[in-house]
Amino acid sequence: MTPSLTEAVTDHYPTRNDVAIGIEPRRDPVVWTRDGNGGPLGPASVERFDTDGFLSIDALVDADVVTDLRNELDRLRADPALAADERSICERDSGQVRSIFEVHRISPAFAALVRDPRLVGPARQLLGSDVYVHQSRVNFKPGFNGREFYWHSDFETWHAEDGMPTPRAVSVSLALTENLDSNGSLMIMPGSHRWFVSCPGATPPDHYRSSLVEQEIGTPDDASLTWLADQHGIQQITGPAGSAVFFDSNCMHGSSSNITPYARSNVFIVYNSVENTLVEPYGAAAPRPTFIASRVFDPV
Ligand code: 6CS
Ligand code: FE
Repeated sequence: MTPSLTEAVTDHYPTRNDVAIGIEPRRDPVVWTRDGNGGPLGPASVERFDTDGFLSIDALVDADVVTDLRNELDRLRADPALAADERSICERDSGQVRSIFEVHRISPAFAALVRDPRLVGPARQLLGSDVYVHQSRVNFKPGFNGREFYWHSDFETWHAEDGMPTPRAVSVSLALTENLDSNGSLMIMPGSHRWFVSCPGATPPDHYRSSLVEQEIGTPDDASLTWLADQHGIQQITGPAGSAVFFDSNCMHGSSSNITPYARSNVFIVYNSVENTLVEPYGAAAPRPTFIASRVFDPV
């Protein structure tokens, strides 16, 4: 039945804009193929991703690939034209580069990486469809003063600000330096992807200009985070350069600041299902720029 024009379409993931703050069960599957679909992940890995919302891989790419990507990272960070580009996000106090977005469109090495079957294969398998790149970025988190990412679900932001309809997206974070338990590595609440946590506040205009430096809107309240952490615990994801974690778009995650001398740099690629392409934002007046949320939906 087609809804009539007067019938409001229900948003199953309401957030911001004064909605009642709450924690609701997720409405959609996590793994969209049950038979494995000929993908690279074995049944135990798929099961683990379904249960925990993430899957760590000790060595996703080889040392020579890591070396090439590290060199590329240094080249990007030293490029003055790129530093002046809106794709570069700098830390508020130190001015150091925090993130560079859309690296798969500005660098051949990262363009090749998003097509690498070791990255895109599991994403296709888990999402049960072709995928396109919703977002790519490198995060630097330099030694001594690399700053944190507060607790959030990426899907909450992508739904509210980018118009992503459902959490049918998978991210892969590939470590380009060693991720220690001390240098600001990723923390995930295993199983938190099964809940949708609405967030207080409304999205201000051009929110991305501040949120990518330090996010305040789109972060859950303390009571919600306490409940989730009590239910699910917190797991720290560590591993050598070349290790990776695939994680569901709705995992509750964050990372602490880095005051060690050891940089924690990673590349982060978001694959979205071609059956889940963006519409109008659900919780913001205007969509974010396409360097943060692509509106070209061509399959990888
Ligand atoms: O705003 C975003 O789209 C993103 N922000 C964070 C903190 N994590 C994922 C994503 O890159
Ligand atoms: Fe995130």
